[in-house]
Amino acid sequence: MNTSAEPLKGPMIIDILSPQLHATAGPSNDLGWQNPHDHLPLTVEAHNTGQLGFSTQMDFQNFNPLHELECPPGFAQISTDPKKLHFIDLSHLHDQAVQHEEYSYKRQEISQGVAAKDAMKQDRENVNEMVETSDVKVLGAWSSPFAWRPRIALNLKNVDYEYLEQNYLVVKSELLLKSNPIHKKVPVMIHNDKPICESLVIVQYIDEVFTSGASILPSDAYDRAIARFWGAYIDDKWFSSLLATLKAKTEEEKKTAIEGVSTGIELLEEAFEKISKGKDFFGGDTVGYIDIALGANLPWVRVVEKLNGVELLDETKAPNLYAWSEKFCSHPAVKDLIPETDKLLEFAKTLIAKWSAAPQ
Ligand SMILES: N[C@@H](CCC(=O)N[C@@H](CS)C(=O)NCC(=O)O)C(=O)O
Repeated sequence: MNTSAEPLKGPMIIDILSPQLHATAGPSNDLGWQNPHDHLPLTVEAHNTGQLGFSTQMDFQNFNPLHELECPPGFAQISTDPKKLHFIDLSHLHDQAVQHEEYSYKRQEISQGVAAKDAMKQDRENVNEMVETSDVKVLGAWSSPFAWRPRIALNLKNVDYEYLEQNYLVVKSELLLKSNPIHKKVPVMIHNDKPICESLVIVQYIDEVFTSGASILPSDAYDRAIARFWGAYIDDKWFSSLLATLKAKTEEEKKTAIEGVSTGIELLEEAFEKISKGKDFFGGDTVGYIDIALGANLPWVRVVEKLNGVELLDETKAPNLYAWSEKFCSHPAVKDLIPETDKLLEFAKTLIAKWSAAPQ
């Protein structure tokens, strides 16, 4: 074992399961070190702490917290970084303890490290429990922009779910009526037998409960408030205009509705410039809350454009939003959920016929 103050040099193999930390010559990887345990990480960096004896620090690329990583006997883990394991040789530390005033500091560091390790272990157990007991169902409809939202969010979080298509125009299923007795609408997400209603409420729930994948809402409270503001604007104001283009009884009503959609797109173009800060999405590098709220409506924007022979999301008038829409629709979490525009167009015609036949 090398105990000199100099960093260890040259290739070595570290056997972290042995009571002693063996350093033997062997072939090297890029960093010059190897770990022989193939269930454990590939990149191992060893160095000498000098004053307190030998310690080894391993940088775990692709570290998976679900893997059971135990401290080798006789060693304590002193790193709190989940991507790094830092073991220190306790026996060596004790030998040198009396000689080093840093001892109590190091001892404290070790106990913090041990506590951090216990916390990591508990986290792993919690994650395991959640993975095992997570039963997720989504009640949706292929044509519903609202129902695409939770599905996009679940895809972003890599959560498996059972999708239950609801033909709500023909009949509302017992499960839908029981799960959303207030609105009787899709989507509903049922998580471990507990229903959650309202698409954007579901998206927020998914973001809070499933910590896999990037956050959907921003981490900053003000940015979160801004994201929720635009989510509410999209649903309460802008979507009402989009829907009004389909429900309009006169050309005048239709014109006003189309103007409402266009004005909204201008506002959203400005908002995109500010919020995305030059990145691809409202959420920055990843699809976020406003992306989901607005993006789920894009297929219906295309339908309204076709029905009325207009360009609402115009590349010249809203270049940033236009480029965003292309990226959003081809995103892996989204692209398989978006129906063909022509199929949706036929469905829209059925809806328009149904609405115009309804008594005033
Ligand atoms: N604000 C709701 C709107 C949901 C909604 O309007 N869903 C429609 C399908 S797009 C529905 O289920 N309609 C059934 C009905 O109106 O009876 C949400 O965001 O989830």
